[in-house]
Amino acid sequence: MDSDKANLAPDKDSLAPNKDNLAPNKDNLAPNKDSLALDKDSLVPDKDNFAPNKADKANLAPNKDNLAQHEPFMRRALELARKAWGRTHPNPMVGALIVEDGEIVAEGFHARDGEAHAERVTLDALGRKPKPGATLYVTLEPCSTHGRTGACCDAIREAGLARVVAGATDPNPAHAGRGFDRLREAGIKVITGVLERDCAGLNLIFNHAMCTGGGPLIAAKSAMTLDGKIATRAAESKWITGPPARADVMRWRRLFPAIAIGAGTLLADNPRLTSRIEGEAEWCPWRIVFDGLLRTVMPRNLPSLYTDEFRDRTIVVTTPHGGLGYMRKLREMGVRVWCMESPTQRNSLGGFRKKCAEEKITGVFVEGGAQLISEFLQERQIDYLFAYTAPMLFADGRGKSAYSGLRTEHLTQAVRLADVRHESLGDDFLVRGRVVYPEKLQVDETAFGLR
Ligand code: AOF
Ligand code: ZN
Repeated sequence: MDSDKANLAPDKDSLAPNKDNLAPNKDNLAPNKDSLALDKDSLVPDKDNFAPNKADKANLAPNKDNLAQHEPFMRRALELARKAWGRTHPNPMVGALIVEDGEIVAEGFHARDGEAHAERVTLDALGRKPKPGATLYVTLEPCSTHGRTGACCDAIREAGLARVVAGATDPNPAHAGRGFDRLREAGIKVITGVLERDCAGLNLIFNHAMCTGGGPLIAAKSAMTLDGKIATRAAESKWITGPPARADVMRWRRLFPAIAIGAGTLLADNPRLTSRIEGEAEWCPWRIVFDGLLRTVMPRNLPSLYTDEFRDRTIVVTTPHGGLGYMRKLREMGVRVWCMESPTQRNSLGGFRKKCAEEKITGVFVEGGAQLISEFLQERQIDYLFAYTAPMLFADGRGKSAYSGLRTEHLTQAVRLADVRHESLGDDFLVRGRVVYPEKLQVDETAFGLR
């Protein structure tokens, strides 16, 4: 492999792009060099494996082993897809490759929204007709209609490919399953569901948009102790998690189009909110500050987000209580201001979600503080959670909790995670997943004052 940064990217089950990730979990079969060293014999698409043979018990069902033989190729396709980590929004990351006689003969990935799809890039890379019996591996179902680019199903049919092995079904209602149908109708053999969980999990943000009619995926990230604390009673928080966990956060920052923080965190930490990955240029996502009263604009020494070279990538979300003078001051500095109606000095988070959809911001990574995350949680506005945990205890009720603001009397009222992934990062641990709210989420009205 070349020196492409994407090689630092996630390994297999962990879609967290972390090369150090060796989560001790049964799904974690990192695509290390050994697993990528393709064993020709075991990988030759053997048609007998797909033609159930009564004499052979193992072949009676299209069983796990048959799918498993495709996994090394699909793992490589995933690796290719991740070369565009954070660069394809609002489109998904997709990787593809063509195999002839057990050998990879062409590779490709979808590099950017509006550009050629992975399948076409791969066919172009081959530069000739595939041999009879060639197989296309692709992480996502090929598209079936002509969008801004031609339908991949047509390109596959025209190329005369005999077989397509796919990972995930495209959740885009325009395609969802139709791509597979179209290919089968054209007489192409289609095998689906290879490394499906990884292939689907790769596109958290795209999937969410497709399932919600275009809304942003709002994710919260916390780094805490085993007892759920993010700072000591004296407000010390640097650092609770170690370097591998912090490097992992940088990679997620590179994925999300926007990062959000509250006014308190901006004033306390004066962060830069860029993604800094070794060997890569610093990347600046949209940097969103929630500040209903514009108190971050009051100090003489303004926060870096308003003055640094990326200040035109900063958006301050505020209310009419923020004061026109401060809004003007921000705009004059080149900072964007979203002033949204709110009956209180708190921002309307539902309104924020709508505004993100209008502005085509497909994902927001909320990094804190605890109050902002808790307010999002109270309003059921967190879709996805990243909980980094360090093996450390404060055991101090006056330490700062990562989450608060709910009245949880019964276990049925707990906020839960689904599609959970566990990843170990040095001594720390990441648990992440989709947030599932209880039917009745009770807010503790006494938790915070107005902001
Ligand atoms: C594929 N391969 O590499 C990608 C796919 O506007 P367009 O033409 O780029 O189409 C975007 C849609 O195509 C997107 O919403 C998703 O459903 C699919 N993306 N499909 O076969 C690819 N990026
Ligand atoms: Zn396509």
